[in-house]
Amino acid sequence: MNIALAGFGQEGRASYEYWNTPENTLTIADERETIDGLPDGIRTVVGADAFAKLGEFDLIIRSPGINPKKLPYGEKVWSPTNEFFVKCPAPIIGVTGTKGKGTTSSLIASILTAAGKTVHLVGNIGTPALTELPKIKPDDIVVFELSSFQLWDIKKSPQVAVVLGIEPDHLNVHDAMEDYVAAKANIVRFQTADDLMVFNRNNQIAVQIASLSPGRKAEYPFELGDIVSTIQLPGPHNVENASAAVAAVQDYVTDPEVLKQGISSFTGLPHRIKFVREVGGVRFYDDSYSSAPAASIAALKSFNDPKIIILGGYEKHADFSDLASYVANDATVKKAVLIGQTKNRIAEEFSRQGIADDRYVVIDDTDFSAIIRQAYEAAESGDVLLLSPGCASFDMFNNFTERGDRFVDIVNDL
Ligand code: UMA
Repeated sequence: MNIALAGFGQEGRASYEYWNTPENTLTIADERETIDGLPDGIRTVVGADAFAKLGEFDLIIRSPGINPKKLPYGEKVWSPTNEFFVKCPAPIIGVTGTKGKGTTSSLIASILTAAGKTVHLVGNIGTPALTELPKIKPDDIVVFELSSFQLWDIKKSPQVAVVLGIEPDHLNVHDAMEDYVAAKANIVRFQTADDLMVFNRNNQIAVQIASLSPGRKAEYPFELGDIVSTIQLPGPHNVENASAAVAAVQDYVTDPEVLKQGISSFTGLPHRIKFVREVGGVRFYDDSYSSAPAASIAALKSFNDPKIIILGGYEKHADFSDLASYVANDATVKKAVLIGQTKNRIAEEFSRQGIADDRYVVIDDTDFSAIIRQAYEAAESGDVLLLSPGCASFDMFNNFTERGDRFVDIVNDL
């Protein structure tokens, strides 16, 4: 078959390994002009108009980050996520939601591992699912962190679908909130009556998506009893994530001791409200993963101590009004240090909501070390200094990992 791999990032590379067989001819198509690490002798179609030139191919494999509308080739378009769902021999627990899906997926994997299962944790969390596929046996379990980008054109739903809280996000890529929600809803669209649907009962969109599933329903949050005391992660949102995880594993694990062991053994993902170091009585936390305002609110809610927060980054047209209203009403937020492309928009919203001028500062400097030093100067012993930007990182960094790693390095040098 003559196959075009649209997008040559992590998923594109995994697709290359998967479809690179003698019967296929592969071509890489990417809107970037220059791509590192191309396989020897591979054909490429690159540049801004690359996707307009794919009409001749039998099959086009869409990387998650590419809007399907950019690939108007109908039935010929397929995705690595679709391929995995069709070929996977084991049951799949799929987790989506705007925030918390990585942590919840990891908690689910940790509980199943504690129960002696062989678990494969794949997807948006950072492991392309097709890379893992050859290792998966029928008795194993797959935990798949699913982004809206992966769900966009999915043709099968997982046996267990978990829908966490859904807030506006990715509005630079999705046409509108309706498109984002329609993509997320695909997680249940093809479920059967035997399947299980776990949803956040306090989130209207999650409730709406649940109503589309013909499967069994389980809602969260609920009281966790003494399991709650074993959670190693800060913040009430993580208690909710743990309750979602307990609901999600109910067909496999119910023994409270195993649940406790699974939950207590998970100590958090990198760059998610991770303690870095204490300097001069100031505790630094890295929450670089925060790329939507709701995540910054959740991070602020995780601490009762006085806080300095570094906010701002790449412009993806998020609405900062809830964040501003939260900061206006939480006096423990001493100062917001505003940076990146969104800094002025956040400042305007803060001003509109009557937040005093001395509670936020706009920093034009793009030197990350200078920014952090300035934030540190505003802190006193007993404060928490939190990098939780509420925005993606692409204006200053390649990704959130790089932003978080830089933060940790700078803090370690203070
Ligand atoms: N590309 C284009 N045109 C586009 C979009 C992308 O040509 O419109 C090209 C880029 O030039 C690049 C390649 O496609 O060469 C990148 O592909 P991609 O954006 O699909 O990213 P991958 O490197 O394949 O990584 C993806 C996920 N990224 C996205 O969905 C944006 C990773 O999630 C995931 O970990 C990885 O697959 C493994 O499954 C990251 C992410 O930011 C963490 N996810 C978003 C989030 O969590 O908020 C959804």
